[in-house]
Amino acid sequence: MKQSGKLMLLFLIGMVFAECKSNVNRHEIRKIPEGIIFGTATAAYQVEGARDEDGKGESNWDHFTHKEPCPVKNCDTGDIANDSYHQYKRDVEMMRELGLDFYRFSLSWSRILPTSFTDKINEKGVQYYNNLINEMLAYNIQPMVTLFHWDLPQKLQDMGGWTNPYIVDWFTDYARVAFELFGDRVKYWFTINEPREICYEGYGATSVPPTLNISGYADYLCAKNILVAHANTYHMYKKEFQQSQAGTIGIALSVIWYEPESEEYIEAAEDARQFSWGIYANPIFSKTGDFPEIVKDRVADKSLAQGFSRSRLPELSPDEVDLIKGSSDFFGINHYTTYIIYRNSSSIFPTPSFYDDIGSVFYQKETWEAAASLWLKAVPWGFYNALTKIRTEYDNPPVYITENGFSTRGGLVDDSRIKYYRNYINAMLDAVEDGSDIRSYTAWSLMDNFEWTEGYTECFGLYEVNYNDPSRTRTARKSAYVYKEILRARQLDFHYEPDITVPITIDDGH
Ligand code: GBH
Repeated sequence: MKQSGKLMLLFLIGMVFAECKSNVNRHEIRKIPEGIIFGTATAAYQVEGARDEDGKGESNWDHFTHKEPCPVKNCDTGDIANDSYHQYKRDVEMMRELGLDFYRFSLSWSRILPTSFTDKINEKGVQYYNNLINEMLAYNIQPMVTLFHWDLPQKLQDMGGWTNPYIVDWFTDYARVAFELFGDRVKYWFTINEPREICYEGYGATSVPPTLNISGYADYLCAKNILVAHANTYHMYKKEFQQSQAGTIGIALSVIWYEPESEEYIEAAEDARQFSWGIYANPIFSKTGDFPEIVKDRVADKSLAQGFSRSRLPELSPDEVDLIKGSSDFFGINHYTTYIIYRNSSSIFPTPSFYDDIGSVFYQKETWEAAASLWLKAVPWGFYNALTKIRTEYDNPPVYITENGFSTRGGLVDDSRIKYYRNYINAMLDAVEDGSDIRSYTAWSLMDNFEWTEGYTECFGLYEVNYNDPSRTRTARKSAYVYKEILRARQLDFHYEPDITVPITIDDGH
């Protein structure tokens, strides 16, 4: 990097480090500019249920949740989940109550292709998605569809899942079927949700299947194959479907904000960002493409010192770099929280491992408002900093906020969630004022759902779901009323207090 570039970078990081305060004080009403659309999100395994129904194949989550001893809190599974497979009309009714512009959901690969491959298409599974999409469109709610939100056909998992390079073909074939089936009506596509969580948590650690725990190796193989599968699918859509279907397609990355503990750790924080999401964003969104230099150098150096014959980070060939570079129409951001980071040379992590490669330690402040999820604290300025970083580092790409949300332990009066949403949307509007090209905002989630290994113990919903009731009744929380009012008025009013004794209803035009 040239000296002037370095200075600029330090300057920008310095600005970011100043824990930016919002431009607007909380007693004002803040208008939301035209052109940002609002929705909510869910994912197939977290809401659908109907695990064995109508010819669905087994997914890695079906498999994992039925292991013994059970790996999920309270031995919960997604066998029934929110029963959305049967309750999709109620789901769409809630979208209408909220006045959503769009709803982001994911397809279950094994429900559409029970053998994992394209030799057999499960018509009944397809019918479910057709019903859902058509019901939404009847009320002018746009479907945003994620092809892969973590539920991999178990057979493909058995064959190595995302560490097997053949997954590029498997995924592209599956995606083509989805475009053929639904692309006449679906205009927003996401290939893969949160590569970092899939690769690190599943292949590097033990938080989600396949719980491989081969950190610093399998997670990097997974990262490469995800990037190539994503890019291959992107180009396939452009070549075979763009002209007739005219949709937009991209990826949704988990963007965690890392803030240096002090000026001494500016570089450490930048390293953490590059390892955590730059590893996916740089190959797709930077001008040069490829994994970030720091990631390539660090892993190569450490691998050598550790006695490996080659870097544990696989190379991207020049053709792969070209394939991946620019392979997203927008930057999809799932953002939840922030960590403080400092460098620690005496490694506390196993060697080799992803976190040993990062070489830093991170934590969250006790003073930050805590959610029910241990990893989640409310830090709105971290969202602003992340959006600023994406604008400046990747030449202001169109941004879709694909997830943002806060968990509680349940209850209809959820003031902590309301505060979170207001402050985070406010931070987003600060970034918009600075020039960020933000096109959509998505609340996670429409309703409580199966929160992976936490089962049903952490509630992210605008609607509460009663899991003791076989019909999984959904009830609007206070936050649903507030979100609805933000969307209706297209403004943030920090003082708006809904009357939640009055049932939430569908307004005209929805
Ligand atoms: C998203 O992941 C997912 O896309 C969505 O499916 C999920 O329901 C939602 O957020 C809420 O979690 O317990 O410290 O080992 C967000 C990323 C994934 C980050 C789980 C924290 C747990 C790490 N989160 N991860 S830890």
